[in-house]
Amino acid sequence: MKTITKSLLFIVVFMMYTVGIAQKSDPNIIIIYVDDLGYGDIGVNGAVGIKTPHVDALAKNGLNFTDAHSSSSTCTPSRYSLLTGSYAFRNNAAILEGDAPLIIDPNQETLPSMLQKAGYKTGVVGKWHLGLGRGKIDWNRRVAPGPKEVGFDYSFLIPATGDRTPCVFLENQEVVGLDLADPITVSYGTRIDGYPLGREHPELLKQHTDPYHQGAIINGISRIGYMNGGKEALWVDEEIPFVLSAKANSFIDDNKDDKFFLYFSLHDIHQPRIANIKFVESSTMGPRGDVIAQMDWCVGQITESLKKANLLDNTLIIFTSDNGPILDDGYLDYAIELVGDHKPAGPFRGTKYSVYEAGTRMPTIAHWPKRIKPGTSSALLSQVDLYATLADLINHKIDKGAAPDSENHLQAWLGETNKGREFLLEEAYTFGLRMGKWKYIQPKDQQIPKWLSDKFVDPGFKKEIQLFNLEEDPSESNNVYEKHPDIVKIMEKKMAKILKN
Ligand code: NG6
Ligand code: CA
Repeated sequence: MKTITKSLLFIVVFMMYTVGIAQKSDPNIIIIYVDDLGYGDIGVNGAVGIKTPHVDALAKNGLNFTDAHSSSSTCTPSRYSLLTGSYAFRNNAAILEGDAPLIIDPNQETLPSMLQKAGYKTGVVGKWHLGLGRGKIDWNRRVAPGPKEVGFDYSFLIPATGDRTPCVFLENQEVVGLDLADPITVSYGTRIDGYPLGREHPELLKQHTDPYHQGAIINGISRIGYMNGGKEALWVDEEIPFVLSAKANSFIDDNKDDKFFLYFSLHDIHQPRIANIKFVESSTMGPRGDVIAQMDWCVGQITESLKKANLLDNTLIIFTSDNGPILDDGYLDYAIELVGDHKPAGPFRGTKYSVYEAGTRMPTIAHWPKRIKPGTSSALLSQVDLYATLADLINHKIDKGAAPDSENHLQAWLGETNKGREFLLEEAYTFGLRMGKWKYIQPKDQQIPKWLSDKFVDPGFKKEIQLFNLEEDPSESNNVYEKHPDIVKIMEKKMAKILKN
């Protein structure tokens, strides 16, 4: 009897010890989430006219994926899926205005709250665009619910996008630098008094815009939405990358003795593209190239501060983007005209907004010197899977019912296999589905909205079924659905199943 108790005790102690070790060696996790960066926009994927040495270094010392996807070809839906492990269509998640309510339910487990439960310190720095509050927002007090209520211990946010009001940062859900004697009001739809409007004062503009970005002029840029007050708190677009990098670095520094998760959500590449003078003309591609260089500098800041803190070796950095590239997206910054030989989408067809591959096929790198061997991987992967994958990595069981669409592909994300998903959903304004080399696009009998057709973008809505063989036809130019009724049938069935569940 005595020996049994003794050996039980020994087992318990041994288990506590090994669990302790396992937890200590869990890596820090950083997701560097770039906005509107295309597959071909980084050096290792063939960029010309622009250099991205810091991103390339991550790729060369890590794993560069050739078939990894955001879950959608626009921002809010992709971010929603990344943080919830759930497809955006299940919650009708679409591009949000700057005063929209939070679309993540604070009662559900999320990627950051799951990591929190596993002992991580969690932070988000940068673009949010998932809504805030519950209805009409009072920007002059703490705005909630927000990042804190869905699992981030720390937040420093651009609330929506750079082209939407309010043009202020929120730190832990309070406007930074607000003078309460000059309170902020924001409105979408109904005009309010406040900053002059682009449509009435074109002489105040640094960049001219389309009819949709004619609201409040702030820092010479007219935005979507109206705004009044908060003069002291306004951001300066040219300073944003420096502000965000400094906040990300101090988050790393503040948490270097714990394990941490940082969601670093850069805004560069998204319009308005107003590079800091340090980066102006650093490419031969005009403003769009300059902000790619700026983004690359921000990536370098992160690796530098990890190196300094001696954390680079055991930090998993995932570098990727929320949706495909777009040239002029409203602001006439002459991105198209100066783009030259550079192919933002690499060899793929489509852009941001599009159901063709370039809408969701993202530049994607996993860097973790301690565990990941340098190389490339052709595994078919989706960002919606990071939730289940990271949970497995740290040996944590996710909540029942949480992350319903997230599949665990840890081996593929670590480069131990090239086998990823069997099927992969691509959300756009219609749906695409991948199965190995096959790409199926659901027919959609709908007019392209005017704001989209104005951009000369073909989002891929067609009345007929589209099926492409990406092995022979990576640029999706040859619709072969009539030749392969059997494949179409399998994919239609699978698509119906995903959409129904
Ligand atoms: C669109 C805007 C576009 C951009 C996008 C959001 C119009 C016509 N277009 O609605 O300029 O702001 O939203 O981009 O308003 S995203 O990367 O955040 O999805
Ligand atoms: Ca985006």
